Amino acid sequence: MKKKVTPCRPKSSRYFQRARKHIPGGVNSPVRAFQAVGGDPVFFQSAKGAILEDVDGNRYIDFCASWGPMILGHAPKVVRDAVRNAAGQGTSFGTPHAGEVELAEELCKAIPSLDQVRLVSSGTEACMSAIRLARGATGRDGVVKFDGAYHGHADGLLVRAGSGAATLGIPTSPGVPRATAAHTAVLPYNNEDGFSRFMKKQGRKIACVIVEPVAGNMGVVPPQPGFLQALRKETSRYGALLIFDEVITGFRVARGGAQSLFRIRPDLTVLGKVIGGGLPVGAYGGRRSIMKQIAPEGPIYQAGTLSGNPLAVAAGLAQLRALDSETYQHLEQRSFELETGLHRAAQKHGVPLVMNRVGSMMTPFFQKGPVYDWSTVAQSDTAKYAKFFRGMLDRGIYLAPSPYETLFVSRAHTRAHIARTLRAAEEVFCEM
Ligand code: KE4
Repeated sequence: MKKKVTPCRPKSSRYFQRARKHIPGGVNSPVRAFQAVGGDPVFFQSAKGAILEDVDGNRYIDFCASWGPMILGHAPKVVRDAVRNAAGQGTSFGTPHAGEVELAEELCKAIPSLDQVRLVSSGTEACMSAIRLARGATGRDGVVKFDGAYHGHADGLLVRAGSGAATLGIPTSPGVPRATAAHTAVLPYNNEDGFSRFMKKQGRKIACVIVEPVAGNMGVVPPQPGFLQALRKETSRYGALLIFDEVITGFRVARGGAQSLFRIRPDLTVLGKVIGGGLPVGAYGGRRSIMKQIAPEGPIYQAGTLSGNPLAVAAGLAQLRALDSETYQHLEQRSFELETGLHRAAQKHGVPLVMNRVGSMMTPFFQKGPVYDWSTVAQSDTAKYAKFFRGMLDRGIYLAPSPYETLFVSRAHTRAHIARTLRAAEEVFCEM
């Protein structure tokens, strides 16, 4: 067995000390802080293809992929060239420009339910705006989300299931008014009967049901057969809008997103991550009869200084135009190798492991399984995940620093990268 040499990261530690002086928790987004896996976060200085390089010069095969956007791998030439060219023309106009028209056309061509889209600067902004649109279009206030799902940090979505049968939401964060949270019901994912019973009682008060068609924020949890169909049927029955939050799954699980994979047509779709090519882009859209109600055409207000930013749009367009069928075949092959290899290695060393995967997004759950909703996710051994994360990190493999996130395979991952990752996993499982 190869002796494990823990990379030293003195510069990274010094940066973390400095960061904590002027940035809350030393990070600009909580999950980056390594609180779920222990130790200090690693500071990085560059990324190319499947490789991240930290400020101490240590290199890692990356499966966090900036939480999803880097489907081609890091800094692909097509995106670098597009951003460089766009920057030569200016960095922001605050006016309509050609690139945003082209990106809107690209999104509407690829995503089956889109007649029109509005570009914004993050997934949070897109989800928040889609919910406001649903409320304005239906004249209702109620929102349904699912336990374990994440749709960004807008007030009405930082909510967990209320106690008992009420299911009305209570805030998960200080600063969210109870009155706001009370409009949000939180139901169990993959529970068709529970959803139908709720809609029978409350459906006429519900403006929208927002769902990750493949959950990625409690770890990967695929929809069970019939679940998405039940959401579509019941929302149509009671006049609520169905919102597919495809911030992760859009262009990831298929070029047409999860809605093309599962052949469900939502009323509204939210996009992000991949469509920005690593720069800040979110989008929400749907059929024209709904979208025409957004200002300035309609009365429902939503705006943004940097919406449709030319650099971000150029990066997104370059990335989307490179997502051809050969790319999705490559993603499927490497992802299958990683999923089955991790499962085989864990079994060989008697480590209980469930691998949930859809396309090039997957999560290892350290338990016997099956894992099909938040309550079963919560039975996972998170201490084992933390040990797995740190063992892989020390062997030059960078995973998501949380058991409730997703590993992503990119176009830049080769068979050799996967083989090297599996060798590292074998060593870590052997120590468990
Ligand atoms: P952003 O505001 O972070 O761009 O998007 C929010 C969002 C909305 N919907 C889904 C399905 C999402 O996954 C996200 C953001 N995802 C997290 C991690 N899974 C972003 C990482 C972070 O918070 O730092």
